Amino acid sequence: LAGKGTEMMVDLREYLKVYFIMGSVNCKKNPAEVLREAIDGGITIFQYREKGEGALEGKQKLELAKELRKICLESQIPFIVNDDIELALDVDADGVHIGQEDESAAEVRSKIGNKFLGVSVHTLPEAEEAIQNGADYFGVGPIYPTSTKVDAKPVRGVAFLQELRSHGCQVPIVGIGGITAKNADAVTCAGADGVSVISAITHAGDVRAEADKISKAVYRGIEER
Ligand code: TZP
Ligand code: MG
Repeated sequence: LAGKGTEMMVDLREYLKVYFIMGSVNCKKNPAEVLREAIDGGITIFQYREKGEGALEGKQKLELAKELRKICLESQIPFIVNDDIELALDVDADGVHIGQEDESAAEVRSKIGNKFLGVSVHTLPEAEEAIQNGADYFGVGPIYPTSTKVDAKPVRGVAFLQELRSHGCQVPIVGIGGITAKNADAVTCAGADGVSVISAITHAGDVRAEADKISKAVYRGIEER
């Protein structure tokens, strides 16, 4: 389960500290505005995840992707696309994130070259397979209860995170699901390199301030290890 340990991975681990994810459905105001404020607050990587009821499709999805991609480029924040490989290639994203129900990691890797490849894993065999297929990082969750993903798997707390690390897994990992400024420290303390967050940031009254609080909690958790 060790995975790769290259120089690039050292950088990726840093980028994964505060991993903001959203699509238009998650936002209560203009997504570009939300993204700009989150960047001001200290997010370190962004994933465009256009999913759920009312999600944009076709040209509208492409246009929003381009707009958010541009903001990320200007701020030197890596831009990752959820599931949609074609879109990721169209906007020249920095990477792709896929789940177990999506196209296989090996196939995706063959299409995206050396772009980052993130894979959601829930079991040790899934983690092993993802490494074999070229995953650069894992998404692990849901750590806490969430209402953002309707088909989320059962909540595991930080148990699976700890299990991966205790099996010698050195792959960069982000925790996901119900993560807020109040519990992000527990996630990194348990061994995650960073946290993925949707609603705590998109639904915050002050997006910038919330991202900043989450960022501080992430580093606090790492220091408490
Ligand atoms: N995968 C597992 S939980 C989740 C995803 C995409 C949703 C996370 O959203 P939130 O609002 O941060 O709980
Ligand atoms: Mg998916």
